[in-house]
Amino acid sequence: MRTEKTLERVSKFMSGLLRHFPHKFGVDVDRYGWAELRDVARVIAERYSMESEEAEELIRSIVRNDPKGRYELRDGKIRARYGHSIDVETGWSEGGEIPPVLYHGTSRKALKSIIEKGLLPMGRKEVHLSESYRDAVEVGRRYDSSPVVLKINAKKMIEDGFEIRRKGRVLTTDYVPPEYITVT
Ligand code: HQG
Repeated sequence: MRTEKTLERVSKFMSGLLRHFPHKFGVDVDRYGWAELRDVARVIAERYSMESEEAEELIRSIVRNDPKGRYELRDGKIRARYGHSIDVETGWSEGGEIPPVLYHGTSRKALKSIIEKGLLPMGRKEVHLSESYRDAVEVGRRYDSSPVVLKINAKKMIEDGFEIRRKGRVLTTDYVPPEYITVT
């Protein structure tokens, strides 16, 4: 039987595969981040000792149930919606309203540099923002037990010509200059 633990482990591996190291496992990803579902299923089947069909079914259920909408499935292909470090064109957006205020959770250690330089993508292709304060706290907790939450003036950014993209529950942009950031 599949335990929660297995599901979580496969999902973690799959996000790493699609965002950071597809080539290490012989998976081709196109310029928009899409990989063939059957290629990903093959890798997962081998790694977790299951049949390809079972792996494919598992992947479909992970995609369907992912709380953050981390993955997208279309026409037999799969991609990570956000979080890439590999060179993909991240300009896609699902459209819809962008809330006037967004949040970014980070560590106390990073604060000084962020205030000086703004929010940079660092190791990834984009800067990731949250819709809710609570989500931002969760994001920041990955780096600091007592994270800092920054408030981002998304409305002003858009007025000034910055693009903010919606990727499931996560919002992304290329760079947030310091003048749009306040510390909560
Ligand atoms: C920080 C997870 C110093 C930034 C999350 C962050 C998210 C700076 C770290 C998604 C800086 C990068 C992405 C500057 C930014 N000086 N530090 N100028 N600018 N930083 O992991 O946003 O669960 O690459 O604050 O939930 O933490 O994996 O980005 O602390 O949605 O789906 O540099 O990944 O989603 O860290 O996380 P990350 P992130 P999943």
